[in-house]
Amino acid sequence: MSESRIHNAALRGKIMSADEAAAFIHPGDNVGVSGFTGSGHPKSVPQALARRVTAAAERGETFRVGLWTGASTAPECDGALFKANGVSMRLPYQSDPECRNRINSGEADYTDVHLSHVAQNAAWGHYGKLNVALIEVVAILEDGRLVPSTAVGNNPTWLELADKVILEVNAAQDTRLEGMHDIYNIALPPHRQPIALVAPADRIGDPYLRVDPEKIVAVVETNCSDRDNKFSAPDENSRLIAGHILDFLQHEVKKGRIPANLLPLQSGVGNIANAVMAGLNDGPFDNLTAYTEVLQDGMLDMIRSGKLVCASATAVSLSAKALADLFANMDEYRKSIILRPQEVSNNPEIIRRLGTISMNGMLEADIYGNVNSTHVMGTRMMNGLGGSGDFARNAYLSIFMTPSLAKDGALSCIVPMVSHVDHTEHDVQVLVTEQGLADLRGLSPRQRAKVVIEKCAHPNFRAALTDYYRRAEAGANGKHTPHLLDEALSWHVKVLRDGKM
Ligand code: 0RQ
Repeated sequence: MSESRIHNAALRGKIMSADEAAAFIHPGDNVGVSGFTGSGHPKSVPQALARRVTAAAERGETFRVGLWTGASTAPECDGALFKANGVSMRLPYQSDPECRNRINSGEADYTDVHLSHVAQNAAWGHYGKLNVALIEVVAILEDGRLVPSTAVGNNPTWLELADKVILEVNAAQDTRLEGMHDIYNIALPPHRQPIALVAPADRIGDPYLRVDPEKIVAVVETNCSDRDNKFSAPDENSRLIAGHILDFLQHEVKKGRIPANLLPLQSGVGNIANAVMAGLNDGPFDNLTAYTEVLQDGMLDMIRSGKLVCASATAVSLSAKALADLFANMDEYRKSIILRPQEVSNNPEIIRRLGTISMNGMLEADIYGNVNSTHVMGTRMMNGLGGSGDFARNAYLSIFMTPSLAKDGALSCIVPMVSHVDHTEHDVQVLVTEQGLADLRGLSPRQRAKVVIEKCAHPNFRAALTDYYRRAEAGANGKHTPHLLDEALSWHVKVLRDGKM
């Protein structure tokens, strides 16, 4: 494929094997890789690097790198490197089981960062020096510009900051991705300017990534698909959650607060978020737009049906079937999809300006509306907060959703006090479970507690929550946010002891 995808002759001269390219990465290096929610990640060099890590371990040597990404990657990247125990520090969002295990066993450090903050933090040097950028691209043009792949993420920043650049040119990605991207660089303060993006469909940059060709040390050819992000068909709970959200949005339209085609949608990761999109696809709203970070199967269905006229994101995160559909109908989809750097897709200035309707998953919420998206029982990392905080703080509507029960009914997802806070009560406007929807806007903590228990808690736990609240209201030192501090986390303590709340 060299001639057809690598049009720059000098860079064709740098084509080598993944093993040869991985030799440019040294112990202690920080490596910035492409990839966001299982798409656009490097497929081959990380596995070669993992082999070097394993070989070093067999010689009794330690070989570990810092691994910076856009968001989660896949078994060929996070999976291989964490399995070999080759990562000392990982950031930001992740979801690979090997990675999660090393983080939770304390073998790897992990820093969970708002996705819109990563590029600027890296540029300010908060994570140390970036030694190598390892970026998947679709093609290299004659003049050296790069056609981005299925995820943009932090690629412009990694290419800018790294001393050395390794490119993976993936023949499995459709060349007609060219033109879908909008790469715009945000300068650091004090040089930062207003971002002139006033509608999700606006293009403000150009479709290509740029890099100093002198920094490119290796070009590796690959031919491997993105991760197959399987979504289960919406179950009864997801359908009920979607139904509550649809009713609520209709109510908002009727009140005249939002237009009939709503405001730009942001939808988080996972099955429930995907199911809500399926609900919207069957719902009464037309001419919808999305300003989101990942485009899952549900949104692709909405583009195909004509319900969604434009989707701006930083990556696609699709099942193999949906990815095949995207590639088969690329010329059509390209009219409606724009992929941007995550610093732009998740930018607070733009999210506030557009007034997104943001719908994200959570692990648990407390009766006052604080949300835990990341820590199981307060200490074990799940995936990270990803972009949920970028959107929750700045959206017109910040909605968090979960089934009311987890682990076959052993856990209530509505608790007296969350065991970790990702989104404070101030950033959470609406909570939804299959039981109902709690609109918390304008309510005091005591008013919120009543609505959350009544609308969102499962009947199995409603009485116990009401009992806690009443005793707290009667006995707490302060009446503004009544808590019994020696009891507030007792539900979690009980889980650690008995396996259930
Ligand atoms: O565990 O897989 O072991 O069974 O959590 O739960 O119900 O499958 O829900 O796929 O929607 O994910 C918060 C993780 C929800 C996700 C989270 C257990 C449950 C299961 C997953 P098992 P479900 P979902 C945009 C925005 C943060 C990032 C974000 C997430 C597993 O939405 O990562 O929003 N959000 N980014 O059993 C203990 C509870 C639990 C619980 C569920 N209360 N206690 N475990 N589980 N509730 C995208 C990006 O930023 C990239």
